[in-house]
Amino acid sequence: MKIFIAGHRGMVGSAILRHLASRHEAADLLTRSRTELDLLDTAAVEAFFATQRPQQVYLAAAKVGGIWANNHQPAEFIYQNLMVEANIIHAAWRHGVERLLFLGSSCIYPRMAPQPMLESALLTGPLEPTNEPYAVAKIAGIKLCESYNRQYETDFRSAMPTNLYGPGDNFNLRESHVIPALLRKFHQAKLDQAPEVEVWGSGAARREFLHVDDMAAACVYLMELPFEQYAALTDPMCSHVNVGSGEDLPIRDLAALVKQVTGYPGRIRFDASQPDGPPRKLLDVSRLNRLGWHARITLEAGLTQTYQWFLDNQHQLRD
Ligand code: GFB
Repeated sequence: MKIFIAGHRGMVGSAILRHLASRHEAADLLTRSRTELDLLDTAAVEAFFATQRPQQVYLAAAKVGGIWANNHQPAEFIYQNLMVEANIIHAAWRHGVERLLFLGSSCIYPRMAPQPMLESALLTGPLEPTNEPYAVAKIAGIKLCESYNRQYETDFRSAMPTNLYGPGDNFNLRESHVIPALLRKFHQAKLDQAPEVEVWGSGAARREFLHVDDMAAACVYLMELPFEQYAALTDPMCSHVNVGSGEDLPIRDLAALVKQVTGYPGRIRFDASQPDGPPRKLLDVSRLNRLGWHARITLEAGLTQTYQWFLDNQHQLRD
């Protein structure tokens, strides 16, 4: 069983690789770095699938980033994510991949979708402006999988995670998501004995978080689900499955948790000139829970583990 993990160096791809390595021979796990295989290059992807012919594909390669990166690099977010998913999904069909799992994001849902957000809320309203290009690309990925399934009878599945965090995350203060950004800001403020730490937005926006090892477990679980069970869980025109912890909290409470985990003694200041993004993005995870899958890593335990990973790896992090 040859399994290709596209994006194996990213936070999610590396977690999936770790999870699979405990269940498969190393020889069955196929990976390519960006220099070995440019996923934006249609001919290179086609040649790779023609020669390697994997049976399964985890499509975890993407151009990702936090609210600032999405807001400032819209062309990169929409172009790169569309090209990577179109190249891989088309080549997977042409070369007989048995199963593919496409990874999207909770930002595919309308900005003001009723909370918690059901899979059926997709395309029922305007998207969040700060990450609309990324969301449109990820929605296209779901529709690519659904369209190939309907026309060519492929088995291409889609998982939509909530905000993820954990080892291997991007800790760059501008491009990253909130958890790595705050861990790094509070840590640096402690070292510098700074009197306060700046947190973006009002602090009132609510977010749900899932540790990337829980996400990896859910991805493998969804990939290995028998076809009939996955088909019974979804429907042909709404084939994606939400993956989340089922709990959200205001950013101000997250900041207080990070302050506690990092041991920073100073004050927190909210910079309301920075955008909040959507007021809330809580996923309805009953499709997945109905199957018996639940997140296991609590936010406090996950933050502590991720902070330790940051401390152990901070000198070699890409900035
Ligand atoms: O994590 P984040 O950038 O992603 O922001 P989104 C979450 C919340 O944390 C926002 C606040 O309300 C931010 O204003 N925040 C506070 C910070 N301080 C900081 C900080 O120092 N850095 C960052 N980054 N945020 C992303 C989408 O939206 O969610 C992506 O833009 C993707 O496309 C990702 O979907 C999962 O949840 O706002």
